[in-house]
Amino acid sequence: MDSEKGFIPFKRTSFEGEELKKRVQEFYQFMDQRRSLRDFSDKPVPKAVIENIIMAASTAPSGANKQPWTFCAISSREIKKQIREAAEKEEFVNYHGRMSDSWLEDLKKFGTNEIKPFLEIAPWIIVVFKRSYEEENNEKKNNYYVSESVGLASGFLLAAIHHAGLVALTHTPSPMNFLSKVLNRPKNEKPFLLIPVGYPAEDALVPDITRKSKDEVIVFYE
Ligand code: IYR
Repeated sequence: MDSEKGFIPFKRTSFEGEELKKRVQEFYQFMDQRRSLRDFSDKPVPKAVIENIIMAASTAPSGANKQPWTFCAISSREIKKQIREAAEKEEFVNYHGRMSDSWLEDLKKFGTNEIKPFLEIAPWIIVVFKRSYEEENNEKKNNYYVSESVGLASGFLLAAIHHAGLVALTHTPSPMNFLSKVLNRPKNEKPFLLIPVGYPAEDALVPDITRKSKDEVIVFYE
């Protein structure tokens, strides 16, 4: 393509044949090892590692490239404690009335309850915020496809954490507005996901559950 103003050539290695098949198979097998963890070790993870993981997440595509996200990375014991206390308060109400019987039934295999020690044990909590608008010269400018964009960035974040050999939990204490207060976030940001990150505890357990088969998740039209 002729060069056009505002565009640069796209250059990237591509693969074919057996190498292509091997790569996609290995990547699938690698991703299939990812699990959501609730049993964390308190072993520290360097700040530079978290920073890199977040920058990998921030390479996600977004509506009009607005990158409508902020990642708050918390290692402060005091703030983690505040988050745990506020989350457990909300979760108590969830588990004792706010969630339906069928929801509670669906959660049985995960063994969850309102007690969330991982919020203090994990060395880092990443709170992903979505930015629904930007304020420029006192003017509100809406972002586009904000939940889709921030969902994609969160997926990239989980993949980067997995690639680092670390583990995470996608946690959504609900409602989550206490996070805006505790972290002193501006009005245009709303909490999207809370993700503890760290090493797994030595005796960590995960639920014995399976993923859907390819016949259940893919429909080809050839
Ligand atoms: N937020 C609660 C309940 C919960 C909801 C779903 I959907 C899960 O997949 C797991 C838990 C909690 O974190 O305990």
